[in-house]
Amino acid sequence: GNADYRDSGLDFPADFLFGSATASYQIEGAATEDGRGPSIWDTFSHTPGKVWNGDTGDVADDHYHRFDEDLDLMKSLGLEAYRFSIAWPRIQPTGRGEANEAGLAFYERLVDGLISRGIRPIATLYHWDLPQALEDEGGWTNRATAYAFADYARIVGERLGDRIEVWTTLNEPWCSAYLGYGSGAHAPGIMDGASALAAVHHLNLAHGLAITALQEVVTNDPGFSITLNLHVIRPVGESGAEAARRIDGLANRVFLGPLLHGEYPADVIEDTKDVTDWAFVHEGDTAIIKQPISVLGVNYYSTVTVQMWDGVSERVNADGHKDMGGSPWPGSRDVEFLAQDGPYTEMGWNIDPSGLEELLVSLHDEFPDLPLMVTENGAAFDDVLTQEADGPAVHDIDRTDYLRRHFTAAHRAMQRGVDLRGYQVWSLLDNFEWGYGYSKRFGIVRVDFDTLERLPKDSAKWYSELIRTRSLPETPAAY
Ligand code: GBH
Repeated sequence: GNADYRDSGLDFPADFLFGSATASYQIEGAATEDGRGPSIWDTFSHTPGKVWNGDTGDVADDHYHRFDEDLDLMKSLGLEAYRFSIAWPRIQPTGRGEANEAGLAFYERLVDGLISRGIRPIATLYHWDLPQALEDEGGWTNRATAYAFADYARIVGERLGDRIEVWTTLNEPWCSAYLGYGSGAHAPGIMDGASALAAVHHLNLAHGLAITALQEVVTNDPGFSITLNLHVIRPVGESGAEAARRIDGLANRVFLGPLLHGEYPADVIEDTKDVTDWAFVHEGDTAIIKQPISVLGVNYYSTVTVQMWDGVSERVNADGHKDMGGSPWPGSRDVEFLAQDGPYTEMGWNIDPSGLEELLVSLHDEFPDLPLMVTENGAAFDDVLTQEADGPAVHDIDRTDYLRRHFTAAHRAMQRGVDLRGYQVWSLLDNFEWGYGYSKRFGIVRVDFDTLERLPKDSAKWYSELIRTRSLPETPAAY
């Protein structure tokens, strides 16, 4: 289902927000400056063997010092929105107590720089950089972290709550919980199913408490949201439906349930009863979690394909993450993740824009009154820097093609009735790609990690044209 997602000439509505996204630890650098405390990603990336090549976010794109230049770049590309995240340890170095003025001032300069250039700020409060001091007390397995998060949200809301367009509480709590505490592939690197599920709940709780805190302090009329990386699941064979139910429960419904329906799915609690008794869910918690949100953020990259292990045959890629030590799917050792049809990006993720159309349409069917925003979509490819007569260039036709196919898919979803408000391309800049360090490039703008120079790739020029004309431009065929 790929060849048919190559349309050009499709129009997007005048109020559709075209933008691009980044995250604090992935771009800022300046890890010890102006009072910033250490986060779990500083600890993790400085632990030998955790990140490719020993890479860290110490310098990253040095955006902390170059944000003005980056704002000019956004403006020159014509971005209408910019989705960034705020580093909690810049605001509260130990995750609690007094606000660090220098940290607040940095984000204030960034936001004012956006607004003065006519770019709408979409602020995420948590994109994985938990203050290390809170991790030392159990991190997301500790209920108190959810309450600390609400205090942090209030501090930021008090300062910036008159000028943010959309507030997002958490980015991809699936990753924070299951990769952070289950598989151990992300910070803090814990491998324990019960901890992962406790983290799921405390992240959900943190979201609800933070929305409540923000609503009390903001003075404009912003949107409130959370961003999820919902899984599009393709079942295979007779056992596929059961496997899909299990993975849908752990990946999707364990978040959507409490957030939007006000309860945890009973089948997920049953599926995981050998892992945890769910005693971390207290009376009244689901009511705290189910706060009204005005838009749901959707991050989409690829799909997964599953079946159940029959108990006899040799196991195929159980857990889908053999290389990681722990499992990101608590209680699901009997679910097998199958290889998927290509093409693939440099991450090894399959390219399937129909998954995005499907995901948006199914969310709209389940929650017809909830507007959606694509808060991340993009691709890592092996970029080649070439020297042309008029200077260096990156002809990243594969990334451009990926983006065009996915914008086409989003457009189709809109034609099918989905209320899609905007699209934030991941990512503005090549950056620190978590466990892969600087080995994977997602940017529409190249960053030279020695000189830190920025160079818009062809995909950035293509995207500028889309934003300028609000109509999908032609792209030469890549495959
Ligand atoms: C996002 O995470 C992050 O928000 C962002 O910071 C990051 O840089 C970006 O994407 C690129 O990675 O292993 O077959 O189950 C995305 C994380 C991507 C995790 C897809 C799960 C499923 C592939 N997700 N992945 S599979």
